[in-house]
Amino acid sequence: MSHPAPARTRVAIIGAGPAGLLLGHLLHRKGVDTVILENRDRPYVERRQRAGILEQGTVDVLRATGAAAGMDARGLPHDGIELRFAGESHRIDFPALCGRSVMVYAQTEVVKDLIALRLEAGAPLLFEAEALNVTGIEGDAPQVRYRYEGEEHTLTAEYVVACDGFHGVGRRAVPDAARRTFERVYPFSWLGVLADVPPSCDELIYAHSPAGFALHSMRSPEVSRLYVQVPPDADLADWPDERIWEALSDRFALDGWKLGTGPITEKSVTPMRSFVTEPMRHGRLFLAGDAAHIVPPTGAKGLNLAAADVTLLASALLHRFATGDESRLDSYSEDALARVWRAEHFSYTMTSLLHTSPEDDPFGHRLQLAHLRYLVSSEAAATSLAENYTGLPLPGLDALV
Ligand code: RFL
Ligand code: PHB
Repeated sequence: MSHPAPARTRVAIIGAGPAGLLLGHLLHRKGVDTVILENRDRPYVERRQRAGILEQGTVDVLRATGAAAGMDARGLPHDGIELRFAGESHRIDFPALCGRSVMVYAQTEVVKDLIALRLEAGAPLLFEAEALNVTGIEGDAPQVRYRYEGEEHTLTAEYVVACDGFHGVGRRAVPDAARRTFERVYPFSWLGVLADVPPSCDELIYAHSPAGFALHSMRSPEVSRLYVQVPPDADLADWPDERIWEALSDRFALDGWKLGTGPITEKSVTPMRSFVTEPMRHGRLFLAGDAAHIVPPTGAKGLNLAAADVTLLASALLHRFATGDESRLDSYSEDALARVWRAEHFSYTMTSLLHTSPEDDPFGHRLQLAHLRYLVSSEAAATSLAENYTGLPLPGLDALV
């Protein structure tokens, strides 16, 4: 459906990934006018294969705000994960350790559900609308310049939220002198596949092996999602299906266990990066989700951090609109960054724990095994893993219900 190009709104949102769509949803249902600009078309956004694990807090916000019908019908509640290393298998039991659990429900499904809700509600969501730049963020009428249906337009708002991912334009509107970035790039990538084969496990398997990391996840009782660690510059052309299955079987090897194989329907390589930009606000521009931070996917935190950012921001914006008080907008960056850095640390730790690195020496390998043994033999260590994996409660949720 084509929309007239809007010129004014209260909150301009750039990007229709999980961050932008959820923010739009939370504000729209509380009567706040928003416009979402998305530079890709709808089928592209709905098919982009990414994350698959929702933390308890993300599940809670979708449920509490009427966006959980798909998740509750098709999501798979999971109460634990398996750590596999040195030919052994160990379960981490989340509810027993920390009283929380997670949901396997693909990011693509969350995105489809939120798009459907927004379009049903008749709220503006423009596909193939590319934000070109953001200006005036130090004043009280910031503007987004955007291209839509071959013409350039200006959207003037009270606030602009950049939910436009790592490569977006929002972050660039913050003057260089006003921001700092922190970054780490890892010497490996993940090759991810979707395969039409029932999962060979009931819960996710995180496997550490001398040949590298592998992860067995799933999308449904019929579809498996698998990842294998590859060199950073890996070319898909060098990874025919047989080589992928061989690498996976080798890395998951466990006596009495067999990996089921089936037709691979999608393949991609994802580089691994940690990245944080500070602060997450400049004047009337706010950054949320991957626009502000990236984690390597090992801790399954990317999508969940995006949801946490916008939950916090939506409640701060609603408070400002209801009372005129800006204090919660003023503390948004600091509040969000506290959670972001916790997740950065967890994702970094899980990544370092499970991958083999070209820089590794035998000492490093022994340290990994010692850490893995500690996680599976100490209740305190396992509780820390469970608490981080299932996520901290979401701040600000009460105000949004
Ligand atoms: P998104 O999902 O990247 O959405 C940003 C949206 O902004 C649009 N956009 C623009 N729109 C208008 N004008 C512009 N100038 C624009 N520039 C960009 C984009 O088209 C897009 O629709 O960010 P968001 O909403 O912050 O959500 C974050 C999550 O998507 C992300 O953290 C996770 O998916 C990270 N991630 C993974 N996380 C996991 O936990 N497990 C995974 O397996 C996993 N796989 C992945 C991933 C991220 C990837 N990226 C970003 C390259 C695989 C990939 C390939
Ligand atoms: C996924 O299902 O895509 C997935 C699950 C757990 C992760 C990363 C990705 O840590």
